[in-house]
Amino acid sequence: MAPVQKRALITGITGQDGLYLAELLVGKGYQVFGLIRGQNNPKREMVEQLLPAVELLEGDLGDMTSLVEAVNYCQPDEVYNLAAISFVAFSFKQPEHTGNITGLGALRLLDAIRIVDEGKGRIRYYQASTSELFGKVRETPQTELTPFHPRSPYGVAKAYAHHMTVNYRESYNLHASCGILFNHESPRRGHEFVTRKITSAVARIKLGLQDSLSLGNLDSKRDWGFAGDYVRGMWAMLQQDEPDDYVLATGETHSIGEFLDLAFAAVGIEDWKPYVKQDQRFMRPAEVDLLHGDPTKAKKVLGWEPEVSFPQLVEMMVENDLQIESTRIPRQFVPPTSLVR
Ligand code: NAP
Ligand code: F7E
Repeated sequence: MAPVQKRALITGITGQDGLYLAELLVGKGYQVFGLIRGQNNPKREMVEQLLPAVELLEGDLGDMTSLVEAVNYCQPDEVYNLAAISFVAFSFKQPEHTGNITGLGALRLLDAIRIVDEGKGRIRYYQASTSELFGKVRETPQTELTPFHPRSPYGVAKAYAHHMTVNYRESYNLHASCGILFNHESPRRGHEFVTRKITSAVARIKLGLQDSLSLGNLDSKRDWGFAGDYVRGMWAMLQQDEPDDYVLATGETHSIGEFLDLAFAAVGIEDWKPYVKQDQRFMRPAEVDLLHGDPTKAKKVLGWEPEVSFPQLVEMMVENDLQIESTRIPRQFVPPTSLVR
């Protein structure tokens, strides 16, 4: 008899992690459903082209009815809640909206699962928690036991979602796990985040399409990994007999200056200082200065290890942006031969 095909629902399928996770699950033989928000979402076509096997369902983390309908329709074995207002700087501009989607949105989805599952304990849940929970860090490196001290409306909303997930696990015996993921990037990273902003600008500077790059705080340090590695860890968490919380990180930390060094070096520019300006507009009301994760538990229990190194990640992103930006170079005007005298 053929094995029963597992069913997974992914929120945030149009985002960086949603695409990598959907590819991973389709490759493992899952039937994958993706929640897509809004009227005529411009990213629908991109997902449909990249992942024709995925069925897209309309729904919004701000709308409980649509979540109950989506969970009820696909009757999933696993739900991955990746949807969020995820840009920290934006969360300072729209804190209430961030609280509603990134924080309360997780509660709505947990409750939709509780209602549809009717206490059968059949649906497993993954919550996209974040190293932003550690914020003003109390110890380095940060582990699953490091106390939380979020520094932004995003971090506070994620703390609510994290504690709610633990609460539903303890109250309703739900198989709900939180992945406390440190920064992870890729060629699919949004252009608002610092890594992609840098690699895209480096490619444009190299190709003569841009003169300089304006950034905010250059002193912060991050534990940057590759998103494709991190979605393997998400899946592994939901395959465990018992739900739990895990840090996924590389165990290395690097400054923005080091990222700039590697990105500019990838296009043959040794000194980036003449090209980079500092601009107050990109400073945040409160900053997370240092993130450095300890993934020991994930390695031991899940057997998870990142495969892409920091230099490989930077090179991969610059290479991708060089390809994209080189299609934008205006072609030189060649007059028809009849006009050449
Ligand atoms: P992302 O690229 O910003 O994607 C966010 C996703 O959320 C998009 O698909 C977006 O849909 C969706 N979304 C936003 N508002 C929604 C709403 N009201 N209802 C339904 N969907 C909504 O984020 P990512 O980098 O893939 O990260 C995935 C998750 O992991 C997020 O929860 C993020 O906070 C968390 N996280 C990320 C990192 C990281 O370094 N990448 C680290 C730790 C945790 P649209 O495309 O329609 O806007
Ligand atoms: O900033 C500094 C900025 O926006 C990184 C999200 O995925 O990871 C991400 O959050 C650092 C910060 O990511 C610019 O001040 C300087 O110190 O790339 P970012 P983030 O804030 O770390 C966590 C784990 C998540 O959970 C989030 O969802 O870079 N920085 N100059 C800048 N940042 C940006 N965006 N733009 C600048 O011009």
